[in-house]
Amino acid sequence: MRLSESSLTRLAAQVERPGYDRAQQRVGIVHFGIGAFHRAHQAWYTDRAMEAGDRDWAITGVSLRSPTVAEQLNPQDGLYTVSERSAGADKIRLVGAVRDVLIAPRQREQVIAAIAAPGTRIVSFTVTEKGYCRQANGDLDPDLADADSFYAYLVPALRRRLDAGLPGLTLLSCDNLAENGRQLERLVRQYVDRNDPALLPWIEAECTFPSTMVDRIVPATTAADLAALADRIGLEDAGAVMTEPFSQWVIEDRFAGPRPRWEAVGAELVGDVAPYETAKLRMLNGAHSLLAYCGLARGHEFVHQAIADPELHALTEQLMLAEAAPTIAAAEGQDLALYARNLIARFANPALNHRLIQIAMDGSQKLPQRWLETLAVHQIQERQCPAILAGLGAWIKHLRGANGPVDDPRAAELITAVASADPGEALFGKRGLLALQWHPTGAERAIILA
Ligand code: CS2
Repeated sequence: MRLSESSLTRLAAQVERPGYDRAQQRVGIVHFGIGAFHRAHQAWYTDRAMEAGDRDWAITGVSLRSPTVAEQLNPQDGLYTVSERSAGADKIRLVGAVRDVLIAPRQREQVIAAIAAPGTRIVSFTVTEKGYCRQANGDLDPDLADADSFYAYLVPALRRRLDAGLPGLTLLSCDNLAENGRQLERLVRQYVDRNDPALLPWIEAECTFPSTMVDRIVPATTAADLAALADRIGLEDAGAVMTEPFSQWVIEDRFAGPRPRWEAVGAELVGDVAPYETAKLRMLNGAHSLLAYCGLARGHEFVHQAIADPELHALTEQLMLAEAAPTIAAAEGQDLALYARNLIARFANPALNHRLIQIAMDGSQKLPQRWLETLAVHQIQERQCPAILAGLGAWIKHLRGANGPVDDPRAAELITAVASADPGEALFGKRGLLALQWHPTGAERAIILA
């Protein structure tokens, strides 16, 4: 039997459940990109904030493309479980924060109406790096930012709020981009400038774009995970997510209006997110991409296998401690050596089965903030980064098809670039495919193309 409000009496007693009346909670958040990460992170924090006494922060999720999540969650009244996995016992929690899921291309009006509803105060995003529709220089790509992008729902809804005299919104990016709030703000403005310029002053006065650092490793759920879970909890949960016990959320405290008291359930509200975000992108995500491309090249399938490989373990420490950490201006009390040690322990979690190929996708969108910014800092000081160069070399092999078809929004251009006479120039040159301030020297090119 399927998990839902009406089948809850059959849910195994060991599952923790939301200690609040879901029916009393109105929607306060509209979230674009309701994938596994959001369900194990922001929705999980919001659920516990409502349990701690907050009201009216239920979430309407929006899928920009696929109907899958709507099909998973709507028949379950938005309910799903989060399993925290480690070598010890798993912990399972039922999350009640999601009210419903809309499929944007089929329910355009409902999406706009949800954002324009008076009770909505926050619109948040985990649309992945490519969902922001950026050109290589970071500006909005007007061809990509089409009727199916989040901009095409958000901006008409903001216009409706202005016309109705409603307050502005907090627009909260929860993606792995450097200065994600600043980037979102700039891109939304560029879209508005082209489509409804008279809205700009209202956005400036009424909306905010806090930056955030989000962190929780959430591998894609497999059919085997779902079958094992059903045996344990006594119900089928098509929307279940599997994650690690660790979770971190650092949020710039710059909200346009009310917000959940996420800090009551472990989030950190700070004045400046940058040191945390930079460390996370360059150390955690940078190491992840390194393990992905170099690990696949060495025949591994999962992150925990790659980090157990002594050669890759050493390369990962080199990247985190000798290459990334020296480029980060740490906040007071932020211990980057300890951070690196904890990351290695998280990567080694044998219960997660985090696939390297999942991390390897969308390299063109990920590598600028994960590796190229680090390289650029060292280049100014004429220092080498052997671990990142090894990673770039493995990425180029990946683009040449070493691990099967390339999953990247720019796959066609990347494949042409690596087949060209000068791949270094095509990828990283002044007019290269990637947004960067890093131009490899001859020696660096020789290493990555070796
Ligand atoms: C990973 C991230 O898939 C990837 O590229 O590096 O999803 C990573 O697991 C998360 O950012 C962890 O917070």
